[in-house]
Amino acid sequence: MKIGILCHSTYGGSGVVAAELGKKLAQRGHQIHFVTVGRPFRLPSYQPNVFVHEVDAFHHPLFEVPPYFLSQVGKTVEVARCYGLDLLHAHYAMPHAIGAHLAREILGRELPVITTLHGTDTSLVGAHAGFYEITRHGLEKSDVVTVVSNFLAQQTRDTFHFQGSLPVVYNFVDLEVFKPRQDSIRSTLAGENEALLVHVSNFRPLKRVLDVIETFHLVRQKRPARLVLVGDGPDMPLAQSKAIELGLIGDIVFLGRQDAVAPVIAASDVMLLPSCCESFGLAALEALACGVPVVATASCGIPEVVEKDRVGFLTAVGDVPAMARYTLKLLEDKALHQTMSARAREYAVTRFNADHWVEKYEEIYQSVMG
Ligand code: GMT
Repeated sequence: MKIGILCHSTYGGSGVVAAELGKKLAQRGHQIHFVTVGRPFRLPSYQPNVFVHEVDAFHHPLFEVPPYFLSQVGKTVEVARCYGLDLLHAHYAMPHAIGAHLAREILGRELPVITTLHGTDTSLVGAHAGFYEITRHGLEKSDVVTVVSNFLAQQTRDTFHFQGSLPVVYNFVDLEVFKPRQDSIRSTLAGENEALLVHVSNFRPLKRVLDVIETFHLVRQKRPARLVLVGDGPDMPLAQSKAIELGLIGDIVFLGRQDAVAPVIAASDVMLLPSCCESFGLAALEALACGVPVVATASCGIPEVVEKDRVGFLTAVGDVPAMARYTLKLLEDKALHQTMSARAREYAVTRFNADHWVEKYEEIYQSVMG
């Protein structure tokens, strides 16, 4: 099949999933055309069957901001015509679902549109008063809307009163990249007797990065440890001042945005994910695939990814003492850590097996193509 993928190229789970899906589909012989504002950051420079069509900004003195949305629709039309695309797969409803639909209208031919919801596209952006009707219309006009968790299916029904079916297609990771520690970079991040905690996010308030710092503070009072923070975003200054206030700045490595997060995660002992809501929690899955147990909140879709008490521990949102307790439990009980680590990898390999979920997308593509 010739598949057009519309996605965001900025650092974020939806773009990562779209890129991973595109790579896997290309390996299975499909021709994949990404139509994005920038090159998706998880796409290698060259892979057979993968094409990247970057949307150009059109600057004009009358435009305060270049109308990227229209340029992306225009580019989608151009690519669909030029390559004879069979279908469009929009990742993240805003603005890709409505953009794909508009491109199809302009083309004036049957071109199935599949929309995959990732969470914030409907809970935050799409639910915003100014975008609600556009998002709802985009969903209604899609041939199939998929979601990344059962939680998100329910939330979409509640928010948009969506009547159609919402197949759950779980996210997956590249298990060859996210795998247990190999040539470890651990010694560059922590000393021999220090435990290493990791947190990966875009530092938005929803990620509760201060809970990460406070959990680390409690752990640090009991045993030598270091914390590595991967990513950047609005709460970075808060995180840094909290670290200074608690006298932890020397024990925390602020790595900023990184393209290759796998070696850092794999070098760590425990991942902390205290988000107040995650429709899925891709970072948690990346940790599990690396055999790193996760201490997270039991919120939204996270319990579908982190099997409680088997591959990690779940706490209430904001329960920092419980997060610290569970982290210490994992750090102090080596046998427990080893068991959970092995189970985590196994769980990622079986429940979030890429081939299985890519086949599920293929079935959906085939169903809309009749
Ligand atoms: O979490 C973010 O801020 C980024 C966002 C995105 O769209 O890139 O992540 C969402 O999609 C990911 C991939 O499906 C999920 O793993 C994240 O849980 C989800 N974020 C939220 O629900 C807050």
